[in-house]
Amino acid sequence: MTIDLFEDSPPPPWREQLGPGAVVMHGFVRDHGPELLAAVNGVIAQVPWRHLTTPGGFVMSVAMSWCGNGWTSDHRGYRYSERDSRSGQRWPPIPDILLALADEASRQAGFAPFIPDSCLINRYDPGSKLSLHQDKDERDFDAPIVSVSLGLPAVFQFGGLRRGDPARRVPLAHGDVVVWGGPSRLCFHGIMPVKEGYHSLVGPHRINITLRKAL
Ligand code: MD3
Ligand code: FE
Repeated sequence: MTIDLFEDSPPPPWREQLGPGAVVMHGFVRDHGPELLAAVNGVIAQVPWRHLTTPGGFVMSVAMSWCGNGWTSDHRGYRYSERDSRSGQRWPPIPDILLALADEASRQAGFAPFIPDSCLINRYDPGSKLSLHQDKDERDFDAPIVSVSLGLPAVFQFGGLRRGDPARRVPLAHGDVVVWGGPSRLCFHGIMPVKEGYHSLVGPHRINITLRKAL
């Protein structure tokens, strides 16, 4: 007999339904860290990490970059746009590996084929967090959002359609992919402060990639 140290959960990849339309695919891309990181680094070279200011005037602890349609700020605030309003240049294209991942994850989670037009990349250093919010700046809420976690683990908060609804805490690890669609698309969600640590591939960070249909 062998002692199974991990008998609480099956070997990855395994799927966990969090609610209607929300599927965690544990370990879905855990063997693709190096290629995914290379894709992220290619984007970062063109759109360096930046800390945005929230509409309420707070500098975010999460650093961001993007490709495809990205964030642009002007006197009206932030919105999705295909170009950098400062330079007039298009944001870089979404790397093929991320387009392929988004489509594969969407289909395997039971959604339609998915061609995202926007990819936001978040970097969490230890202590960084993302307060409870809804993603409602996208034009089409029928499309799902596919999210990929790399590097340090984090605790995801998954609430309901109202800010005060109780939130479930879901651990997310390197290689996990989550697909959010249908009724869960507008649920409140956030990330608890990331704990100090070091990931052999990613270093002292958590990186989250979200693939979206924004425009
Ligand atoms: C649930 N990012 O960029 S990804 C965001 O880990 C964001 O960096 C988090 O929330 C992160 O807006 C969470 C998972 C996620 C993304 C979008 C969602 C969960 C979602 C939209 C609706 C419901
Ligand atoms: Fe969000």
